[in-house]
Amino acid sequence: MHYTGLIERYRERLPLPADAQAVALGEGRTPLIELQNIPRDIGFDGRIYVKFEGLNPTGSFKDRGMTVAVSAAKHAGSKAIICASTGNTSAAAAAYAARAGMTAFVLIPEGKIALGKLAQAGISGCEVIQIRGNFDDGMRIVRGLSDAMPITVVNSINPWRLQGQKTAAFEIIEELGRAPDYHCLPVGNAGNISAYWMGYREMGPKAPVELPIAPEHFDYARTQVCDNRPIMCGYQAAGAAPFLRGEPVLAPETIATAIRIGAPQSWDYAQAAVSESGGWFAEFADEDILAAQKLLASREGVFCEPASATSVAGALRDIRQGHIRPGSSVVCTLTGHGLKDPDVAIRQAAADPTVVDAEPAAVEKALQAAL
Ligand code: AN7
Repeated sequence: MHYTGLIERYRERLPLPADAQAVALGEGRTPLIELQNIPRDIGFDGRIYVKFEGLNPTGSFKDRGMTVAVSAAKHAGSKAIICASTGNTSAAAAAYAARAGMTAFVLIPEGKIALGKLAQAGISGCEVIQIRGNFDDGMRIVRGLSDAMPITVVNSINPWRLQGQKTAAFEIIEELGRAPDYHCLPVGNAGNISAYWMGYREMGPKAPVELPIAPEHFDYARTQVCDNRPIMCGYQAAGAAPFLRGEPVLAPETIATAIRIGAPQSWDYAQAAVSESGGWFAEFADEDILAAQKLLASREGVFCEPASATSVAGALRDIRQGHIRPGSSVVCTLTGHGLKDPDVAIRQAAADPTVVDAEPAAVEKALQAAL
């Protein structure tokens, strides 16, 4: 059957009006790749999978939320959407607005978004507004403006976003036949960890304790399809780690610009996901994040953007330190594609390229030098 996207696939688990048309680009159904070399290298006898969300249509997990948020906005008669973004949300908003024939306004921090994301927003013809400030400043402005103007906010404070993003947990359960023992995610604005937990709750056994917050959209469907739920691990960049500080970070800084966020909007949901699942937050230096990005590319052939590699940096350290038990199954979400941020990747590349004359002998000499 022709796959059109996650709305048609999971419509009965999404509280969209029945007559809402899907604004879709074939998002979802991303591969769950089992790592083969790294677990052997580190002597881990369990299983580590990466959910490669970089293979969504705009190259990040944001497409899952955006297809639902834009479909709902269009159905409600909205003509324009707006978001603040560290880059990926703006790329997704731009694409889905184009698809829907709507106008998109995106606020991004000047000079602090990766090149690929800037290109994506630019080519779509959406209205790009660069602000002299960070994501948190943009978020504050968007919240204020949307009260005063007829524009739909498509940041994850829009509950349709988390509804769409929860479907990644559904796909993982379908592939594994159960939830993993641990689920590791990078945490920025904290929407994704909240969405995964919502998805796992909906598919898994009834929660032993109730969430401290219960918005109407949090627990839509509760048809149990598996009998376990994962422990949720939220990993942050050390320079942008409000969950580790216990309060917002005023001037967040990290090379992983996607998660350069100091005041996460889904604070309570994310806290609930971690505490209810028996999980934890941890933080990682930029060097650890970049090392994990390179390890994945060089040992497994999987190229994700820096922020995404935070999940693997965390999982590997917590395996080594014994927080993640031997023999367990671990899923790390790789939230965005490596090509989003070519500048950081090129700076990390092994060496300058070898340049030789276009002669067999010259190339042969170069090969022999490397053998
Ligand atoms: C690759 O695009 O917030 O914790 O404005 O792009 O759900 O925020 C991006 C977030 C992780 C963090 N990995 O997810 C934005 C934006 C990548 C990301 C995150 C983002 P949340």
